[in-house]
Amino acid sequence: MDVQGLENEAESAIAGASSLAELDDARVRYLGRKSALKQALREVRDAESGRVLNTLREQLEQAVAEREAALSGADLERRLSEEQVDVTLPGQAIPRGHLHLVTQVRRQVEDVFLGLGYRVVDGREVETTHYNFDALNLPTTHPARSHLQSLFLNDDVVLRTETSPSQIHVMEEGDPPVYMISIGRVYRRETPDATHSPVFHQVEGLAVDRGITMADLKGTLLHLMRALFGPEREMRFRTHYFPFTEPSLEPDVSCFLCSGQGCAVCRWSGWIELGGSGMVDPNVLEFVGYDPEEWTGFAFGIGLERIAMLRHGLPEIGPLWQNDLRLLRQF
Ligand code: FA5
Repeated sequence: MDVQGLENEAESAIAGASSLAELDDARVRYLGRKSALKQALREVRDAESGRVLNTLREQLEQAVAEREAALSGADLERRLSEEQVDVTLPGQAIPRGHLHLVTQVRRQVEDVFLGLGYRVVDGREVETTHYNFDALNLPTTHPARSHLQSLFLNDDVVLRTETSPSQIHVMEEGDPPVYMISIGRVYRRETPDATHSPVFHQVEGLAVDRGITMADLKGTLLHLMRALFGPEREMRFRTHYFPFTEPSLEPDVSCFLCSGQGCAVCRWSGWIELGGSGMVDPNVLEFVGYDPEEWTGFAFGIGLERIAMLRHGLPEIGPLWQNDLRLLRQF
């Protein structure tokens, strides 16, 4: 056996191994069970050859160990430099959602009335015709009772067309005085357009106490408008008709964009209509067993989408219901 040749070949293979895997290949090839060296060691017959071969084996084992130590160090160095983390780099921001614009308006309205000592009550989206129409003094001929205007589940059950039925539930469930608001979805069989949606939100307010007058209604709505649209807002009331209030009024707020000078948002009138309101009709008080001689009250109903659109100059109601993130992300 050419011991010198084997030694040269093995040492250069070990020294030339550039990775731990290559070094392992060389170790198997020159020191493994089937290697020429191990084969020769098994067949050795004299002491001298045994000594020479064992010396070579020890020498190669030593060379493998040294190369392994060097390669592991280099490997560690490489990994340390490749995998290093720059802790000074800014982190990757995880996108965060936020409340929908209508929810923001809802919470703001709730805050205003909680601050005035009102209760916030839940209403029912599915109502009987008794609560949605009869108890609100709607005559049998009123167009809202028609299947063309409202969404009926059967002859006696309807998706509420306004939040006003919640007034009746609250008054039936307890004695006056009452100070409450109720916010939720209402449904109308309506063709969608820029300012009308078949589903929208209303806030209903009701105050019943001794000696409540229209001045209380006006002052309360003025307070709400100023909280929503800024401290300079002025209000005016136009007479109107609602079956459950007498007298009935539609509150207008001075345009928040032009402050009454006239612009496209207020259609050059300087005023913007917000909802309906009035003094609770004595018939409605009697329906729920309140004595109209002793108690008076006011009520109002305002569209939340309307508030959001007016406050932010949105030309259309549709995107508020379409979850259009390009719009919603702006608020
Ligand atoms: C009512 O619904 C009455 N219940 C309000 C009321 C309550 C009067 C208590 C007196 C006492 P009206 O139908 O006008 O009134 O609706 C009130 C507001 O809801 C409107 O001014 C508008 O802001 C909003 N609104 C009405 N219809 C739609 C619609 N299709 N889409 C979006 N908002 C609407």
